[in-house]
Amino acid sequence: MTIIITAFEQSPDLGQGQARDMRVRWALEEVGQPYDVRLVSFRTMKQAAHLALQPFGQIPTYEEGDLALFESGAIVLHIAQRYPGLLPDDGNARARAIAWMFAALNTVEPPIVDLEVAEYTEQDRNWYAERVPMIERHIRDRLDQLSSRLGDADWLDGAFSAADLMMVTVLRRLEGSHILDHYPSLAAYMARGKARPAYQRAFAAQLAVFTAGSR
Ligand code: GTB
Repeated sequence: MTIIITAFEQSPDLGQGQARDMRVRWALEEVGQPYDVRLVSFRTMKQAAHLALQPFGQIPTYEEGDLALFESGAIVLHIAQRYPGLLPDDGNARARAIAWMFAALNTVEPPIVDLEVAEYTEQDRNWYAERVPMIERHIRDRLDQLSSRLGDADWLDGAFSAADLMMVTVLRRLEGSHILDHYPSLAAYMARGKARPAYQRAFAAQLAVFTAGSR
């Protein structure tokens, strides 16, 4: 059954792996499942056919036979549960890995997104100069806690899992900011994730969308 995902036809980062289809591509590469990509424009994403797949008019989506899914976290979890390679076999370890996926999405990512939103949409507001340090403090609090838990370990809880895949993609959103400079262990953790062959294949595939003549 061919897996089809959706991704941006045009992306502000020109395929540098920041759009959330990257998580799905990476997960599929880790479990060795081939997939097709349907590229969508911003206009197409708001039309009925896409809204039937993704009620908020966004990417990524995932189709596999008669299953259609949205939300990158739910998609990665589905892939990890359906195919071996991204979750531990032991039930408790599996539950902990899933908890870390939620932590990446619900605890670590929100202040990082707040910072992006402020930078994109609030620079001309009179509260901007006060708001940014507040958000950065919130991000640092989370990174302090995360780096303290990671310690000297390579991955969050034993072997590499979907938890690390999700956390690395979240931390990548801080690339280009100065914040990660203060967290060498998290920068090294992110680099370990990015060095994985499956990550590299996923990154190359997303980048290829924006490379002239590739598709
Ligand atoms: N919670 C949803 C999920 O995890 O799947 C959020 C999906 C989402 O935010 N999708 C974005 C989207 O479709 C793309 S990833 N936006 C279009 C819209 O809302 O109209 C966010 C993103 C896009 C591009 C960059 N970039 O270029 O740097 C970074 C992040």
